[in-house]
Parts: sequence; C-alpha cells; structure tokens
Amino acid sequence: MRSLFGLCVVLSTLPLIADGFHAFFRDDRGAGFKSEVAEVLEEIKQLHLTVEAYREKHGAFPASMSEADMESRHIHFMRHVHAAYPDSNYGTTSEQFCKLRDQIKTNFGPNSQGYNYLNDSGDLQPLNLDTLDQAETLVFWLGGFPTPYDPQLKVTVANRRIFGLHRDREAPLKRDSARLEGTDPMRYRTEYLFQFDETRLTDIDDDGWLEYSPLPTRSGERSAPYTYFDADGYALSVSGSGSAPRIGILGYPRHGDPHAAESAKGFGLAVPLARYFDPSFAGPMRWYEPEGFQIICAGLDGKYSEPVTGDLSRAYRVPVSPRGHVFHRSTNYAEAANYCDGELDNLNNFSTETLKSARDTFLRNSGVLPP
Ligand SMILES: [Ca+2]
Ligand SMILES: [Ca+2]
Repeated sequence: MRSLFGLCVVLSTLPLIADGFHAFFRDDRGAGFKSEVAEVLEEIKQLHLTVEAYREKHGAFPASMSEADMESRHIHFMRHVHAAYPDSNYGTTSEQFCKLRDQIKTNFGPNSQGYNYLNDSGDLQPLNLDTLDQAETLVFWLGGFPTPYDPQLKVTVANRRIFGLHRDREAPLKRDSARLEGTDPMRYRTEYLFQFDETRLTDIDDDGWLEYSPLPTRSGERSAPYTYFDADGYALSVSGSGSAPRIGILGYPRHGDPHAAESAKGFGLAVPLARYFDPSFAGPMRWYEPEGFQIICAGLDGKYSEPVTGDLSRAYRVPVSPRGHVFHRSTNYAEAANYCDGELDNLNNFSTETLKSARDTFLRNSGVLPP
C-alpha cells in the first residue's frame, strides 16, 4: 500500500521536479564546493558526537526549546536540568522556570549576580531565558552562557565568548558575585564540551544568546547558524491519528520570538526532516532520528530555505528526504511541492550529502531521472 502510494506521488510530481532540475543554484560538482561541504559535514559529525557524549554524561539529550507552547517548553527545560544535574533543586514546573529566568536576569541571592549582554545599540541588557532558541541551545548546552559584561567597563569579564556553567552541581546555572569572581571569573566555571571557533559565534537576533555558524562569513554576509532539534520536540509535535492528525508549529526561527520575522526573511526557515509522510495520514509519519536529534545546517548558501516574508506561523513545512517533497502548513500539509532552491544544498547529521544530491540519487534509482 505504502509503495503504491509512493509511486503515485513520484509520478504526479514529475513535472515539478523536471522544472527545478536544471535550475542553477550553485556549482555542486566543483572541487571547491565538495571540499567545503566535506568540511562542514565533518563539523556536523563532531557536533553530533558531542551531543551523543552529552547524553552519555548527563543521561538525556539537551532540550532544544522547540515547543511552540510556552508552558511545555518551560517544563521540558526544567525537566532536562533536573535530569542532567540531579543534585540541583530548581524544580520542574513552569512557575519555577519563570523564577529561574528572573534569577538569571538579576541574581541568585547573596554572593551572586545575574547574566547580561551588550546589545547592538551598545546597552547592557539582562539575559532572557525565554528567548533561548534551537540555534542557541546547541551552544548553551555544549558550551554554556555567553560571557557576561562588567557593568562599569562594558567589556566581558573573561577573555572568551562562552562562560560555561557553574561547577556547583547543586546550582549549575548560577553566577558568583563580582567579589567571588575576582580576577579569575573562570575558576568555578565548566569547560566547553565542544571547541567552538569563537570567530563563528554570532548573535543574529541580538538577545545575547550565541549561535554557531558553519562557515566563515563570505563578503561580510552572515551565514545562518546550525540548528538543533531534539526528538522530544518533533516526534511529539504530531498528535492525533487517522485522517486528521495535528502537526504543531516546529522550526527555527520560532514564531513569536523577537526578531523572528527578520531572521526568517534573511535566512528562511530551518525545520526537521521526515523520512516518510503521507498527506492522507493513512500511514504514521516517520521522522529521521525519531529517538535522537537533528542538526540542520543551511549549507554553503547560508540559507535554510527561500526567504519567508509573510506570516511566519503559516510558513512551517515538512520536507521529506530523500524523496524531495515538501508539505506546507499553509496548505494544511495536503499537497506535495518540491524543495525550494534555498534548501537544496542543506546538510544534516544523518546524511553525508546535500538534500539535492540525496534526492537525485533516489530519483535515478527509481528510474525517474536518467542514470
Ligand atoms: Ca542570539
Ligand atoms: Ca541552503
């Protein structure tokens, strides 16, 4: 049944694929392209191994903060901290998340201070846990907080961009007082799990939390950062069954975040990939890495997809690889379209080639494209 359906979809969308097939998006056969792709894939592999190592050490995959519903997102974060740092006692409720968020902004009581950052206008701002997103969680869990600023001097308190967490296992998110930090603020901070190239750390949404871009910027243009989605976020985003399951909003940037519209206009929208999706919902949807995580990279064009200029909440989509189909929220996931140009060169942690390359191999093997 499933294979029959698959064949019908391939045949019915043939003209679409043929139209896009000759579209030039980049010379994907050039030696330079291949070596750059290999370099990015190697880094994705190292990030993947580090997230695996994090799970070994902490017992759970880092929370990606993907949930569209705020309360669910808060609870997931708190449960994760509780699992990863069992000696901590921050609690697991949404109210306790809000308390922690406020402590991060101000202080954690006596002998403590909060975290801040210098925004694009040159003003010091408190760091807001509510805006930590799926690009920033990769840096946060594998590296830690962005290094705070001295309020008088307006320079970072340590000569590095990532400040780690606190080594106090009962209070890993706290920050010591200025007196305790003294001349050696890194003394009680944790080390990176991943060696980030500091020149590629960005803060594209100006919220202080750092993102990590896969490529050195070319011609001054910023490249979209790596994004991280944990399976709890995407596997749980589909609810119900039969002919009308509901697919939640799932992607980066998150609808409703400050600067999300701006970011989607520049970089498009990063979303997790499905292995199988049937728009009639006759068969259950299958994600890649259904019990793991997906790292989505925008590829060498630095964009996840075509720019999103309209309503971001309607722009979410489910791409299906290697078949090369995309189902859009705007059509209630009913119609198959082709990948857009921006996502053809995208890379991820469960394939060793671009989406276009994987699709073309699939189509050649299916006899749709000539060998
Ligand atoms: Ca940021
Ligand atoms: Ca791309």
